[in-house]
Amino acid sequence: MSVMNFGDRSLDLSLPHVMGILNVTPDSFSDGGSYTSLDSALKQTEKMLLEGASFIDVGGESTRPGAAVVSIQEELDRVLPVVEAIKQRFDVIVSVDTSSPEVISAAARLGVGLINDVRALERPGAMQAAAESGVPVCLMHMKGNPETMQQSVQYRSVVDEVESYLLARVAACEVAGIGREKLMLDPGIGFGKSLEHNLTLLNQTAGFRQLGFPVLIGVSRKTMIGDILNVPVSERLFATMGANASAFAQGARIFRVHDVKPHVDMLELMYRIEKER
Ligand code: 7PM
Repeated sequence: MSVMNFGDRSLDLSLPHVMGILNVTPDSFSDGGSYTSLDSALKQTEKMLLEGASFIDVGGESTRPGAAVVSIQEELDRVLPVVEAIKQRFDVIVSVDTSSPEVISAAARLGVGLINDVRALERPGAMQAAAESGVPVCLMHMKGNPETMQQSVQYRSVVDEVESYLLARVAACEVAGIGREKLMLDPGIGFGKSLEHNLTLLNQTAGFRQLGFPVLIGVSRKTMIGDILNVPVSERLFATMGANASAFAQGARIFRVHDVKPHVDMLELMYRIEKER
Protein backbone atom coordinates (compact mmCIF):
# COMPACT_ATOMS: atom_id res chain seq x y z
CA MET A 1 0.00 0.00 0.00
CA SER A 2 2.74 2.41 1.05
CA VAL A 3 2.61 4.79 -1.94
CA MET A 4 -0.71 6.29 -2.99
CA ASN A 5 -1.27 8.51 -6.02
CA PHE A 6 -3.33 11.69 -5.83
CA GLY A 7 -3.41 13.05 -9.37
CA ASP A 8 -0.04 14.67 -10.09
CA ARG A 9 1.30 13.90 -6.60
CA SER A 10 2.01 10.73 -4.70
CA LEU A 11 2.51 10.21 -0.99
CA ASP A 12 4.38 7.62 1.02
CA LEU A 13 1.73 6.45 3.45
CA SER A 14 4.20 4.75 5.73
CA LEU A 15 4.72 8.37 6.85
CA PRO A 16 2.09 10.47 8.65
CA HIS A 17 0.34 13.22 6.66
CA VAL A 18 -1.63 16.22 7.79
CA MET A 19 -4.76 17.42 6.01
CA GLY A 20 -5.45 21.06 6.81
CA ILE A 21 -9.10 22.07 7.08
CA LEU A 22 -10.12 25.05 4.97
CA ASN A 23 -13.68 26.22 5.53
CA VAL A 24 -15.04 28.32 2.72
CA THR A 25 -17.74 30.51 4.10
CA PRO A 26 -20.45 32.15 2.04
CA ASP A 27 -19.98 35.76 1.00
CA SER A 28 -22.43 38.23 2.44
CA PHE A 29 -21.53 40.82 -0.22
CA SER A 30 -21.42 40.17 -3.91
CA ASP A 31 -18.78 42.81 -4.73
CA GLY A 32 -15.82 43.34 -2.37
CA GLY A 33 -16.70 40.42 -0.12
CA SER A 34 -15.80 37.85 -2.71
CA TYR A 35 -12.20 39.06 -2.96
CA THR A 36 -11.82 39.21 0.81
CA SER A 37 -13.02 35.67 1.29
CA LEU A 38 -10.90 34.20 -1.51
CA ASP A 39 -7.89 36.15 -0.30
CA SER A 40 -8.23 34.89 3.27
CA ALA A 41 -8.70 31.33 2.01
CA LEU A 42 -5.42 31.63 0.09
CA LYS A 43 -3.60 33.13 3.08
CA GLN A 44 -4.77 30.28 5.27
CA THR A 45 -3.78 27.76 2.63
CA GLU A 46 -0.28 29.24 2.39
CA LYS A 47 0.10 29.16 6.18
CA MET A 48 -0.97 25.51 6.40
CA LEU A 49 1.37 24.61 3.52
CA LEU A 50 4.36 26.29 5.15
CA GLU A 51 3.49 24.42 8.33
CA GLY A 52 3.73 21.12 6.46
CA ALA A 53 0.24 20.10 5.36
CA SER A 54 0.14 17.49 2.58
CA PHE A 55 -3.54 18.10 1.80
CA ILE A 56 -5.82 21.12 1.94
CA ASP A 57 -9.42 20.00 2.49
CA VAL A 58 -11.80 22.51 0.97
CA GLY A 59 -15.32 22.30 2.35
CA GLY A 60 -18.45 24.24 1.49
CA GLU A 61 -20.00 23.40 4.87
CA SER A 62 -22.72 21.25 3.35
CA THR A 63 -21.52 18.21 5.27
CA ARG A 64 -21.48 19.60 8.78
CA PRO A 65 -23.72 18.03 11.40
CA GLY A 66 -26.78 20.20 11.89
CA ALA A 67 -25.86 22.38 8.92
CA ALA A 68 -28.55 23.80 6.68
CA VAL A 69 -28.85 22.14 3.30
CA VAL A 70 -26.80 24.01 0.72
CA SER A 71 -27.93 24.14 -2.90
CA ILE A 72 -25.69 22.61 -5.56
CA GLN A 73 -25.16 26.00 -7.17
CA GLU A 74 -24.20 27.55 -3.85
CA GLU A 75 -21.74 24.75 -3.13
CA LEU A 76 -20.21 25.07 -6.60
CA ASP A 77 -19.91 28.86 -6.16
CA ARG A 78 -18.23 28.49 -2.77
CA VAL A 79 -15.84 25.68 -3.50
CA LEU A 80 -14.70 25.93 -7.13
CA PRO A 81 -13.15 29.43 -7.13
CA VAL A 82 -11.11 28.49 -4.05
CA VAL A 83 -9.98 25.17 -5.54
CA GLU A 84 -9.01 26.85 -8.79
CA ALA A 85 -7.06 29.60 -7.04
CA ILE A 86 -5.19 27.12 -4.81
CA LYS A 87 -4.32 24.89 -7.77
CA GLN A 88 -2.97 27.91 -9.68
CA ARG A 89 -0.72 29.09 -6.87
CA PHE A 90 0.36 26.15 -4.75
CA ASP A 91 1.82 22.69 -5.12
CA VAL A 92 -0.40 20.81 -2.70
CA ILE A 93 -2.98 18.06 -2.88
CA VAL A 94 -6.40 19.67 -2.83
CA SER A 95 -9.13 17.56 -1.29
CA VAL A 96 -12.79 18.50 -1.69
CA ASP A 97 -15.23 17.79 1.12
CA THR A 98 -18.37 17.12 -0.93
CA SER A 99 -21.16 14.61 -1.59
CA SER A 100 -22.53 16.20 -4.78
CA PRO A 101 -21.85 14.61 -8.17
CA GLU A 102 -21.76 18.06 -9.79
CA VAL A 103 -19.05 19.27 -7.40
CA ILE A 104 -17.10 16.01 -7.75
CA SER A 105 -17.01 16.29 -11.56
CA ALA A 106 -16.21 20.01 -11.64
CA ALA A 107 -13.52 19.72 -8.94
CA ALA A 108 -11.94 16.80 -10.80
CA ARG A 109 -11.65 18.97 -13.91
CA LEU A 110 -9.73 21.50 -11.81
CA GLY A 111 -7.26 18.81 -10.80
CA VAL A 112 -8.17 17.97 -7.22
CA GLY A 113 -6.31 14.99 -5.77
CA LEU A 114 -8.95 13.57 -3.42
CA ILE A 115 -12.73 13.47 -2.99
CA ASN A 116 -13.54 13.50 0.73
CA ASP A 117 -17.14 12.34 1.04
CA VAL A 118 -18.77 12.01 4.46
CA ARG A 119 -21.62 10.17 2.66
CA ALA A 120 -19.21 7.64 1.10
CA LEU A 121 -20.57 8.29 -2.45
CA GLU A 122 -24.15 7.41 -1.50
CA ARG A 123 -25.78 10.45 -3.16
CA PRO A 124 -27.35 9.47 -6.48
CA GLY A 125 -24.76 10.00 -9.21
CA ALA A 126 -21.82 10.53 -6.84
CA MET A 127 -20.31 7.07 -7.33
CA GLN A 128 -20.44 7.40 -11.11
CA ALA A 129 -19.05 10.94 -11.04
CA ALA A 130 -16.13 9.79 -8.88
CA ALA A 131 -15.48 6.75 -11.06
CA GLU A 132 -15.46 8.84 -14.25
CA SER A 133 -13.17 11.43 -12.66
CA GLY A 134 -10.57 8.83 -11.71
CA VAL A 135 -9.86 10.78 -8.50
CA PRO A 136 -9.14 8.86 -5.26
CA VAL A 137 -11.82 8.92 -2.57
CA CYS A 138 -11.99 8.96 1.22
CA LEU A 139 -15.03 6.91 2.26
CA MET A 140 -16.36 7.98 5.66
CA HIS A 141 -18.95 6.28 7.86
CA MET A 142 -21.94 8.30 9.04
CA LYS A 143 -25.08 6.97 10.69
CA GLY A 144 -28.18 8.92 9.73
CA ASN A 145 -27.83 12.34 8.16
CA PRO A 146 -26.26 15.60 9.37
CA GLU A 147 -29.64 17.03 10.41
CA THR A 148 -30.70 14.18 12.70
CA MET A 149 -27.67 12.05 13.41
CA GLN A 150 -26.95 13.14 16.97
CA GLN A 151 -30.42 12.15 18.21
CA SER A 152 -29.97 8.96 20.31
CA VAL A 153 -27.77 6.75 18.18
CA GLN A 154 -27.61 3.00 18.77
CA TYR A 155 -25.44 0.22 17.45
CA ARG A 156 -25.30 -3.50 18.11
CA SER A 157 -21.53 -3.18 17.76
CA VAL A 158 -20.25 0.15 16.54
CA VAL A 159 -16.95 -1.31 15.30
CA ASP A 160 -18.63 -4.13 13.35
CA GLU A 161 -21.20 -1.80 11.87
CA VAL A 162 -18.70 0.84 10.76
CA GLU A 163 -16.38 -1.80 9.27
CA SER A 164 -19.14 -3.69 7.42
CA TYR A 165 -20.59 -0.46 6.08
CA LEU A 166 -17.24 0.74 4.73
CA LEU A 167 -16.35 -2.65 3.25
CA ALA A 168 -19.74 -2.66 1.47
CA ARG A 169 -18.96 0.81 0.09
CA VAL A 170 -15.53 -0.44 -1.04
CA ALA A 171 -17.27 -3.32 -2.88
CA ALA A 172 -19.72 -0.87 -4.51
CA CYS A 173 -16.78 1.30 -5.57
CA GLU A 174 -15.04 -1.67 -7.17
CA VAL A 175 -18.21 -2.55 -9.13
CA ALA A 176 -18.37 1.07 -10.32
CA GLY A 177 -14.73 0.92 -11.43
CA ILE A 178 -13.03 2.66 -8.52
CA GLY A 179 -10.16 0.34 -7.61
CA ARG A 180 -9.06 -0.36 -4.05
CA GLU A 181 -5.82 1.51 -4.65
CA LYS A 182 -7.90 4.69 -4.93
CA LEU A 183 -9.59 4.35 -1.54
CA MET A 184 -8.94 5.43 2.03
CA LEU A 185 -11.28 4.83 4.96
CA ASP A 186 -12.49 6.98 7.85
CA PRO A 187 -14.61 5.82 10.84
CA GLY A 188 -16.33 9.23 10.95
CA ILE A 189 -15.73 10.44 14.49
CA GLY A 190 -18.77 12.44 15.63
CA PHE A 191 -21.06 11.46 12.78
CA GLY A 192 -24.01 9.66 14.39
CA LYS A 193 -21.98 8.46 17.39
CA SER A 194 -22.18 8.93 21.14
CA LEU A 195 -19.09 9.72 23.20
CA GLU A 196 -18.73 6.01 24.02
CA HIS A 197 -19.00 5.06 20.34
CA ASN A 198 -16.31 7.58 19.41
CA LEU A 199 -14.00 6.34 22.16
CA THR A 200 -14.54 2.71 21.12
CA LEU A 201 -13.76 3.52 17.49
CA LEU A 202 -10.58 5.41 18.41
CA ASN A 203 -9.60 2.53 20.72
CA GLN A 204 -10.06 0.09 17.82
CA THR A 205 -8.12 2.00 15.15
CA ALA A 206 -5.54 -0.80 14.93
CA GLY A 207 -8.25 -3.30 13.95
CA PHE A 208 -9.72 -0.82 11.50
CA ARG A 209 -6.31 -0.45 9.88
CA GLN A 210 -6.25 -4.25 9.41
CA LEU A 211 -8.93 -3.86 6.73
CA GLY A 212 -5.97 -3.00 4.52
CA PHE A 213 -6.72 0.62 3.57
CA PRO A 214 -5.07 3.88 4.53
CA VAL A 215 -6.94 5.30 7.53
CA LEU A 216 -7.92 8.95 7.88
CA ILE A 217 -8.99 10.34 11.25
CA GLY A 218 -10.95 13.55 11.77
CA VAL A 219 -11.21 14.36 15.47
CA SER A 220 -9.92 17.94 15.48
CA ARG A 221 -11.71 20.08 18.10
CA LYS A 222 -14.77 17.83 18.02
CA THR A 223 -17.64 17.64 20.50
CA MET A 224 -16.38 14.38 22.01
CA ILE A 225 -13.43 16.36 23.39
CA GLY A 226 -15.75 19.05 24.71
CA ASP A 227 -17.87 16.33 26.34
CA ILE A 228 -14.88 14.93 28.21
CA LEU A 229 -13.08 18.15 29.15
CA ASN A 230 -15.91 20.65 29.22
CA VAL A 231 -13.93 23.20 27.26
CA PRO A 232 -14.88 25.36 24.28
CA VAL A 233 -13.65 24.68 20.73
CA SER A 234 -10.80 27.19 21.21
CA GLU A 235 -9.30 25.02 23.99
CA ARG A 236 -9.35 21.58 22.40
CA LEU A 237 -5.95 21.44 20.68
CA PHE A 238 -3.98 19.45 23.27
CA ALA A 239 -6.69 16.83 23.58
CA THR A 240 -7.04 16.67 19.78
CA MET A 241 -3.31 15.90 19.59
CA GLY A 242 -3.66 13.15 22.20
CA ALA A 243 -6.41 11.48 20.20
CA ASN A 244 -4.42 11.78 16.98
CA ALA A 245 -1.23 10.48 18.62
CA SER A 246 -3.16 7.39 19.75
CA ALA A 247 -4.56 6.92 16.24
CA PHE A 248 -1.07 7.25 14.73
CA ALA A 249 0.32 4.65 17.12
CA GLN A 250 -2.46 2.33 15.90
CA GLY A 251 -1.67 2.83 12.21
CA ALA A 252 -3.74 5.83 11.06
CA ARG A 253 -1.69 7.96 8.67
CA ILE A 254 -3.82 10.91 7.54
CA PHE A 255 -5.00 13.45 10.10
CA ARG A 256 -7.64 16.03 9.23
CA VAL A 257 -6.94 18.99 11.51
CA HIS A 258 -7.39 22.71 12.02
CA ASP A 259 -3.96 23.15 13.68
CA VAL A 260 -1.33 21.98 11.20
CA LYS A 261 2.02 22.89 12.79
CA PRO A 262 1.43 21.26 16.19
CA HIS A 263 0.40 18.05 14.46
CA VAL A 264 3.29 18.03 11.99
CA ASP A 265 5.74 18.35 14.90
CA MET A 266 3.98 15.76 17.07
CA LEU A 267 3.70 13.26 14.19
CA GLU A 268 7.34 13.73 13.18
CA LEU A 269 8.39 12.70 16.69
CA MET A 270 5.89 9.85 16.85
CA TYR A 271 7.16 8.57 13.51
CA ARG A 272 10.85 8.83 14.37
CA ILE A 273 10.31 6.97 17.61
CA GLU A 274 8.21 4.25 15.97
CA LYS A 275 10.82 3.77 13.21
CA GLU A 276 13.47 2.91 15.80
CA ARG A 277 11.62 -0.25 16.81
C1 7PM B 1 -19.45 21.15 12.75
C2 7PM B 1 -19.46 19.81 13.13
C3 7PM B 1 -18.57 21.61 11.80
C4 7PM B 1 -18.59 18.93 12.53
C5 7PM B 1 -17.69 20.72 11.22
C6 7PM B 1 -17.72 19.38 11.56
C7 7PM B 1 -14.82 14.96 8.99
C8 7PM B 1 -14.87 15.31 7.65
C9 7PM B 1 -15.92 16.81 8.84
C10 7PM B 1 -14.15 13.75 9.38
C11 7PM B 1 -13.70 13.41 7.04
C12 7PM B 1 -15.41 18.90 11.40
C13 7PM B 1 -16.75 18.40 10.98
N1 7PM B 1 -15.44 15.93 9.72
N2 7PM B 1 -14.33 14.55 6.67
N3 7PM B 1 -15.58 16.47 7.57
N4 7PM B 1 -13.62 13.02 8.36
N5 7PM B 1 -13.16 12.62 6.11
O1 7PM B 1 -15.17 18.83 12.62
O2 7PM B 1 -14.07 13.35 10.54
O3 7PM B 1 -14.64 19.42 10.59
S1 7PM B 1 -16.88 18.20 9.22
